[in-house]
Amino acid sequence: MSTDCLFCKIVVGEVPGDVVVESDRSLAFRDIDPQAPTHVLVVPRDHHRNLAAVAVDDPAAATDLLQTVAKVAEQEGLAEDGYRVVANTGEHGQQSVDHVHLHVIGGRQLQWPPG
Ligand code: DGP
Repeated sequence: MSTDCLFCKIVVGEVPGDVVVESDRSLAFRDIDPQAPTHVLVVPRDHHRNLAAVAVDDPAAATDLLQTVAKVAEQEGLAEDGYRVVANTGEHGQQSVDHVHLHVIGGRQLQWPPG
């Protein structure tokens, strides 16, 4: 755990999170500022700064992250109509929390391209 990391604190319950799916390696909870009817963040329980880091340092955790996205989509009723998975990365990607997280966004028709 990284002591000053918001998502590490949500993982250990120090900061409350509205959890929708959990596994041994991952946690999925609702975004505090939803951009669509369904907006869930999926994070590994261990601290990795971005998708590349978790893929290289712990491939099993990266796989579990994607399997948890699939569970969220099923459970939230997004799988049939579709949804978007976003990993904002670094400064240009506008990543604001330095603990890798996949946004699972759906429940309405989404637009493309993003800004
Ligand atoms: P990003 O900009 O990709 O790093 O996304 C960070 C997301 O985290 C953003 O959509 C808002 C969300 N967020 C920030 N603080 C909290 C919090 O305390 N609780 C929850 N559930 N979400 C948060």
